[in-house]
Amino acid sequence: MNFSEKRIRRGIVAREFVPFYQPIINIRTRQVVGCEMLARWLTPERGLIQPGQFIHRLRQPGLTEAMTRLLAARMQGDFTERSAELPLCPGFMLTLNVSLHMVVAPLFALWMTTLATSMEKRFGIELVFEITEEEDIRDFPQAETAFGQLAARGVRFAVDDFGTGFAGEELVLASRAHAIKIDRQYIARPGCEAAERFIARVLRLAWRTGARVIAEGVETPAQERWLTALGVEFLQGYRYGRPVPFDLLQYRLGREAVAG
Ligand code: G
Ligand code: MN
Repeated sequence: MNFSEKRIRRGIVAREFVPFYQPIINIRTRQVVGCEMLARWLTPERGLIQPGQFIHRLRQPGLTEAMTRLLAARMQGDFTERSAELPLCPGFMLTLNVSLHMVVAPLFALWMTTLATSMEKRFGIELVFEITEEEDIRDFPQAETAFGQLAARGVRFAVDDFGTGFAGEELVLASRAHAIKIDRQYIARPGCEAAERFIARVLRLAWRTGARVIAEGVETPAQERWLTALGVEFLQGYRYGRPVPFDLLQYRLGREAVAG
């Protein structure tokens, strides 16, 4: 399936993009302590489209920003409409994906600050911007200053897909990362020695920098047992829930609150 950039642009104008939410759990309590907002495209002609089929096609400057703003506006709408019936744990973490070039753009940074402040004030939500792995921080000399200012304003970041692309220690340090998300390729084979060494390294880096560690793509009980034994505290993946529309997230949180 191939969508032209022009078709994607029309999709943004027509507001065809919707946020889905995938739970993040704390393995000690098994409680949903946050979620990642993920883009889905609801096309009239082919139904629901996964981001793998459109995100990388957004080349025109400003298009990814426009999509992120549209998704975030919808996300705010979701929470506003249902905040009264939404049992969120204190410090509920809501993550969304951004690219490095967006973070260093002053207007976008201002938008991020406003959004984070508003989500925190209105719902007690800790917004976390996940920086994706495809851009090299060394290409952005202004990044250090930008992250410094954002940190001073309380804007939180996570490094996404850590261990792939340009998502490495340098980005963790520069972004004052609140969280490190281990790429699912390191989670895939429980017991694998190389993966274990890598995860131990991530945990040490997190310890040094005060970041929390989230494992992505957890699918099986064996992976869960292994990661728990290694000391990874936060887990995300199909084992705990697929990305779902807001209604289903709300239903799940409501049911868990009743069950205790
Ligand atoms: O790069 P990033 O981590 O943001 O990618 C998230 C994508 O991974 C989403 O599109 C989501 O649907 C998918 N995903 C989430 N959990 C799992 C999982 O447990 N296994 C696999 N294979 N994919 C997952
Ligand atoms: Mn992500």
